[in-house]
Amino acid sequence: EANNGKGAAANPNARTIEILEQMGRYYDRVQDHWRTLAYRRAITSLKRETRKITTKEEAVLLPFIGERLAAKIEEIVWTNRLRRLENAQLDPTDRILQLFLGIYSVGFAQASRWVRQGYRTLADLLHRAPLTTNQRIGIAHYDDFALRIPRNEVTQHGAIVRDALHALDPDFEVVVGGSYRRGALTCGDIDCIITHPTHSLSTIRALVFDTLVPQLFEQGYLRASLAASTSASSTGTKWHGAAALPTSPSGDFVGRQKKLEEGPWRRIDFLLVPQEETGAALIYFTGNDVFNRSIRLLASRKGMRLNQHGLFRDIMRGPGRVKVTDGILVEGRDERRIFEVLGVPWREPEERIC
Ligand code: DCP
Ligand code: MG
Ligand code: MN
Repeated sequence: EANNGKGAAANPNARTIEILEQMGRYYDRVQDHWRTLAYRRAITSLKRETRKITTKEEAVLLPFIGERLAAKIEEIVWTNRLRRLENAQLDPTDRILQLFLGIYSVGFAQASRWVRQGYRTLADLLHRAPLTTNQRIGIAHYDDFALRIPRNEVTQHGAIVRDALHALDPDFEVVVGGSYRRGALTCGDIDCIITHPTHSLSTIRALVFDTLVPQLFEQGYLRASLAASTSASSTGTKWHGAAALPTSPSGDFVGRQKKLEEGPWRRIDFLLVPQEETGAALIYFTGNDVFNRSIRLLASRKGMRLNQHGLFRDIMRGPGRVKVTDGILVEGRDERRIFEVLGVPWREPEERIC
């Protein structure tokens, strides 16, 4: 098949092609002829390209590349790997790997190490593997964390956090971001974006880490701390943990013994944001992740850089496009203004689903 006489190495999509070729070889081995052919055709299309294909949207415009393959191309470009391929390479332990990957805080490296070491079930891990506290919590609450949270419950969690913060200082602002802000009916976790009109980040950090979190633990609402920067660290802006709503006394017990039953443990994140970064943080923590990648790519095409702290211009880059300076802040505070500067029509959070 034609590739204009150029080797794959000369092609800007060389890495993508290399991984797609491995995936294609896997389908060949397992005699999935249809997919083997589909991969060959897609690779041929990519080899004809002279520019780097970085997004699903770009990829899907090429001949013989459908939605699913386009998504894989984007995954390779942005993560330098293809999870499906890594799973396939571990076949037939794929199912166990998937099980272990479902443990909160466990990534591919850890999950595949356990598979290689011969662990086959969550009980194996609990009884025989050396585990960190967080891994233990992730396994003990595996089923809880796999559940989606109904929207109205997320609203209640947001209110608990907001009320507790307002008791400390009525000017605190709490926005529940992530899928909730996008209007989802169920959410994977509760993303609380916490900001204050006048407090510096270090003041916000001290109040959240040293007062809010201990209080919410005391109150029985917070159950575990899973990833947190401490107030001592100067850069920490997040707290990840687990929380559970108390439920009302179960009817069965009324009149005999009043027992508070707790609902499932939920994953909750506190994201601390100084006022001047609110707009950029809202964009980042509202997502979704694919929308974030495309708006950041758009910013970079316009010579700017968008991250969770702000929209910047005139970033100095040295050899190999290595960033030398952060550039000049164009806008950080105002979410709408960031869209305006980028020349993108405003999109309501509900419309930021790619
Ligand atoms: N985010 C991102 N890239 C990542 C992870 C997160 O851009 N790799 C941003 C976009 C997400 C937001 O952070 O919308 C919150 O992350 P979550 O993992 O909580 O994802 P969502 O809230 O979107 O979905 P879920 O309902 O699964 O929590
Ligand atoms: Mg979320
Ligand atoms: Mn989250």
